[in-house]
Amino acid sequence: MNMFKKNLLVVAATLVAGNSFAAASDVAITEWMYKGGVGEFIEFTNIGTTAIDFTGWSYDDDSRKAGTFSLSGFGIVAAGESVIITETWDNVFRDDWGLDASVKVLGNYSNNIGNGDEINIYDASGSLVDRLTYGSNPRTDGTSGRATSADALGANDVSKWVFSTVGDVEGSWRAASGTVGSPGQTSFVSSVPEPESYALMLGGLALVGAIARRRVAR
Ligand SMILES: [Ca+2]
Ligand SMILES: [Ca+2]
Ligand SMILES: [Ca+2]
Repeated sequence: MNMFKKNLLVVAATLVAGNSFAAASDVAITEWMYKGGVGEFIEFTNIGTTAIDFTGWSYDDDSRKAGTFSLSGFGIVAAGESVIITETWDNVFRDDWGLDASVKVLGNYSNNIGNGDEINIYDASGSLVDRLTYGSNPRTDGTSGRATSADALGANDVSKWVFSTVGDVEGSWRAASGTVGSPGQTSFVSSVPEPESYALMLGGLALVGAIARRRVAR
């Protein structure tokens, strides 16, 4: 079997099984606001090129305990997709920022992050995927913090983070409550899959279709 066919089988098997097929390190913290108009928020982004299943994943602050707040509700997070957790209700957050229904928001967590705290994300095995330890600079009160470059992602170096401003490279805007940020989107990923990804996806889907047809025929 050549490599291409083998890849197609892997993709098809993954689609059928519904498993993730990307490394955990493909998820990064891409934005945070410790205090906002309707509540703090943290944005995580799948910066890899394949979908990731968040079932069993979790978040915690500086208590560093995997399993504290479940991220399973995000389900399958597509390549390039940014997802949000917030301490307020998801609908309140959505209304304030004017978010499209397609942006995934998990609300109502109780482990509030403070001015000088830590953000930790863990995968289903409880392994740390990304961490951002921050102090009072930038003081993300009403204005979110964003990474200055792709190198800043996963680096746990807050000196590489700056305040968001309306119309910045992230496309930040002002929420109804007056706070500024870009929840649900980031400049660090391309929303358009590479041509080879399309080929793999289409090939995988065709294979799944063929398998399904064969099952029906039986
Ligand atoms: Ca807070
Ligand atoms: Ca805290
Ligand atoms: Ca963002």
